[in-house]
Amino acid sequence: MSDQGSAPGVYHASADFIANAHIDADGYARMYEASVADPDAFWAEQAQRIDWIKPFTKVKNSTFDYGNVSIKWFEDGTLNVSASCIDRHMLTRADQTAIIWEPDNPATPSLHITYRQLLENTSRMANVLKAQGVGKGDRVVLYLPMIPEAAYAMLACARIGAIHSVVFAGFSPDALANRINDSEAKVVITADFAPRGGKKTALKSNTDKALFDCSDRVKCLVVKHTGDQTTWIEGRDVDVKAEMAAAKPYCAYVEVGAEDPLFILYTSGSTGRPKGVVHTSGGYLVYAAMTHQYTFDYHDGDVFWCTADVGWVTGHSYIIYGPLANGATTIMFEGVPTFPDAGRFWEVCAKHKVTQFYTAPTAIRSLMGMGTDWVEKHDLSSLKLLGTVGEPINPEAWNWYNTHVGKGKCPIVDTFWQTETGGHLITPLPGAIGQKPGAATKPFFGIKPLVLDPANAEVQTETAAVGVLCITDSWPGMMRTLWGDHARFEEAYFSQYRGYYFTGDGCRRDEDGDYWITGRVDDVINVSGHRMGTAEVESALVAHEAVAEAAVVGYPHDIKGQGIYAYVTLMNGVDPTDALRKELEVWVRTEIGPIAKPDLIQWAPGLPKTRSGKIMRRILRKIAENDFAALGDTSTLADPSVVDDLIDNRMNRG
Ligand code: 6R9
Repeated sequence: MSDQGSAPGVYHASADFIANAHIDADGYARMYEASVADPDAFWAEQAQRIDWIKPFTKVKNSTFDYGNVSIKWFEDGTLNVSASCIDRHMLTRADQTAIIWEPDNPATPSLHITYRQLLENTSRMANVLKAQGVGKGDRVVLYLPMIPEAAYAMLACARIGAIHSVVFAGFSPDALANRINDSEAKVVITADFAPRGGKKTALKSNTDKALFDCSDRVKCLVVKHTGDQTTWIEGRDVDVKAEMAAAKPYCAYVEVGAEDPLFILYTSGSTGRPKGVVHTSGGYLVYAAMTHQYTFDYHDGDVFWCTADVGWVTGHSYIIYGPLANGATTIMFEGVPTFPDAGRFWEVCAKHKVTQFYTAPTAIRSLMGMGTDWVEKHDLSSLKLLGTVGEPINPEAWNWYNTHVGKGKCPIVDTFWQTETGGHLITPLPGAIGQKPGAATKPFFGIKPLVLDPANAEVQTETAAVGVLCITDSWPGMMRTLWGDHARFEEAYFSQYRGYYFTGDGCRRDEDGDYWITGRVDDVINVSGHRMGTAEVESALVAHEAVAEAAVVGYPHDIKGQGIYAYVTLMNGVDPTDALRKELEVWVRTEIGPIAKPDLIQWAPGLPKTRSGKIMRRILRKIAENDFAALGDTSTLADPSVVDDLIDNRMNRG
């Protein structure tokens, strides 16, 4: 993008791009105004982008009043999400590629799956699930590599009205067991192994371990993907590919209510227990489809690539549901950016003539460090637009992305959103909104952001403001509840700032009304774009017999954005050795998964606590950041001397 706008530091799409874009600046202003002035009329029209079985007569019905929070959209309409993503394209694009599967190993051929094949395979998978007794409302846990069967399984659940819960394949057996149990799933679908970056994760064996802690009734459906040997429990384990081959190639879809759940996705909060975010069918699909079209300026014939994993919400909304509802060609990539070399992303872009490329800042930062040769080697002329998601992007990475990947001609959409929001909340719509490196800029249609002063909960009315980010009113794509715990849902999101949805993020609004997300203000940290509750890591650490107490904070990390910094107090008499430090790292990896491994462990003879026993994380964060001058008031601590000890030891950390 060239810096040619009204103000320095503002980047605009080219005249050509704007001429072909779905929306320009005036269009955005008009449409945004309409979306907030009359949400019922606006969303009734937008909802026509998907297929309804029984049309809705009610549009929005929601309240954010604490104690009474209820969110419903299109509540008396019925539909089937898989029919809207597949069947309705049969007349117009049955032979168009729906999914391009790009395997971990570039020597393995990629697959082009047409909408017709997607219908057949989703149907076969749906029939396999039905044969296992899975029906409407039942929960199915998916613990899979990035393979086509993951897409078939998600859509098959939607087809029969079952609720899927995808668990990222990097999570541990314990984390998997917790999710199977919390959702009371009937079935878990896994694979023998997950190849990634040339290594293989033993998913089946992880699932075996997880199922030790689950009901005997949970069936285990196994996709034999690599074909390597695994254990097999007769009567419990089912060979998915064999069953799919024998199943009928068509399965009628089930009519579900707009407010029937489509999926549960567990995400980290500020307490130890992950939250089962529930998304429903109608509103979610409308919002995923609409944001996919406008944010990425998606047009027929484009090849869209979101590099996320379907284990995260980004994979749900922008690999599967949004693109397929729009009849798009979407890429599903099994591998990692650096295998077999640091040019893999760009090789795949060239190979499949990708038009929109959507990734995380952490990936950009790690590739940036490996030089530009890897990018220059590949023909990136098909790219029209770039996107980022998951964390704030630093201007240096933005500039590198713009110059070396976008060649200065691709708008960059910095999309701010969350598992809870279902789709983009704040993002520069290309062609309509000027981009500023590091800013998510302006709200999507129907989103009314507010900046509140965290000290007194006052709404900041000046354009330029700093505070916490809340949203005034509901939109179709937002979550409806936490699985089995509506009280926790209200407590977590609607109790701090009454009447509003609280994102958990801090933000700054500049003089132009552009939003800059500054990061979480709660005890959630963002490691390589993945959400991690510090309490989750702490409870894993204290579960080790040598650990008496632990406090975990984030600290700035060049590649990951934030790293995991753990202060650990050992049991009396235990020696703080390097071997123990290693052991604790491995311990956390096994308890939660590799993404939770602490980057630094500091032995802490004592932790700074208030007289009421609350750990003062603010102080621990400052010490982790080496910012000793900004510790603030330590006089309220029960024992202020622990702080000096921690500062002394900070120098000796591992
Ligand atoms: C989609 C996704 C949500 C948290 C969110 C915020 C951070 C996401 C961002 C961003 C700055 C962006 N976040 N996108 N921060 N700029 N463009 O990432 O969902 O895993 O639930 O994480 O990620 O802190 O609150 P999720």
